[in-house]
Amino acid sequence: MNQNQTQEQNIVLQKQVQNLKKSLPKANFIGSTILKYQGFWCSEQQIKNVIAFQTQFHARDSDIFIASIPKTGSTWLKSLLFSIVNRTTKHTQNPLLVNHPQELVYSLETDVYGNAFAYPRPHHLDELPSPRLLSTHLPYASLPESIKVSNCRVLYIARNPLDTLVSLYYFSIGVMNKYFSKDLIKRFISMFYPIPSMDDFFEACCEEKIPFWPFFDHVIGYWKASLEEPNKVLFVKYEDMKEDATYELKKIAQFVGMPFTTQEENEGVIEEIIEMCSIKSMKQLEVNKNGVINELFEKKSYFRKGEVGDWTHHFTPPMIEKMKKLMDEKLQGTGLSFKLSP
Ligand code: PAP
Repeated sequence: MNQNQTQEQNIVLQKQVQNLKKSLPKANFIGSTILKYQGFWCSEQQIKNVIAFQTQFHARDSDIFIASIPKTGSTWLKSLLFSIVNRTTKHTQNPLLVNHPQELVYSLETDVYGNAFAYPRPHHLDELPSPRLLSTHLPYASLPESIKVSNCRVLYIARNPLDTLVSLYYFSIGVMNKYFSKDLIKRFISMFYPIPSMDDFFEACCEEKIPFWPFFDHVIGYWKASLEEPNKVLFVKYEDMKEDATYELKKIAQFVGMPFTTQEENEGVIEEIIEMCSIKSMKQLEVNKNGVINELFEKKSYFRKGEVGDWTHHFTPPMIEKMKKLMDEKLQGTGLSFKLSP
């Protein structure tokens, strides 16, 4: 498609989105409007990207996608997957030493079909070599048809909702602080949208009015897909990766068709990857300390504590009880469960 056709396509899309926005349910998430589209909440700014992704993207059989709800460990999985897939490629320097993991595995709705980029993105996805490593926060039901019908693979990472919530809280207030401190107008806006407390945030979460939530619909959608099509969708849990990264890494390598050989195992290749991608190593890298992703998100904000059970420091007993009750209700009969402590 040439540039004129792309522009025309964008104008048509813009009109469609403007009309659609009028009819969608709206809510507020920390000062910005979110819309309920196809059963999930989506930021007003991102809806055009989501629709462009759904209607313009064509999956290749060799594609590997990382899917997740925000703040469940996709940055970690991106670094691990990139390392698995590229472990035999000859590089003068490991790309993870000079790129943030988010720059090595493009987010489809944010980077590829988004408008703001802080780093070079592929002009055409077709230019990326196979296997293309891509990511998305879309629920399974809303993925483009070509992902569902092709032989591509989807790695889903899930995390317990309490730690996910805490992680999202710190990430979101980090963005708000950065955004509001920019100039006077933004300070004025902050009068109307004060930084939420953890309690306010928790309530918003119980109502599930958060981008890409409802949480349990998202998780269960991929969980069911992984049971129905285990060769296509692999369901990985953050807590399991923390507990036994070697086991999970082998499983992932097998799933993407690049299992570790006995020689690699004996040479310590798995341990090397785990060490390189650990939160401690990632935090120490200069490339992950400074700069922003998509002109807004600080690179260092993707690496906070990286623990299981941080929620115990943030919620009151009634809040914990409420969330546990919700978890029991929503997960009942699915066969899915989450570990809440290490
Ligand atoms: P995203 O949805 O914006 O891509 P994502 O990477 O999924 O964010 O989640 C960030 C969480 O993963 C952070 O959790 P925390 O706030 O509870 O600490 C982040 O610290 C954690 N994380 C990032 N890299 C790693 C890693 N190498 N090991 C373990 N956890 C990690």
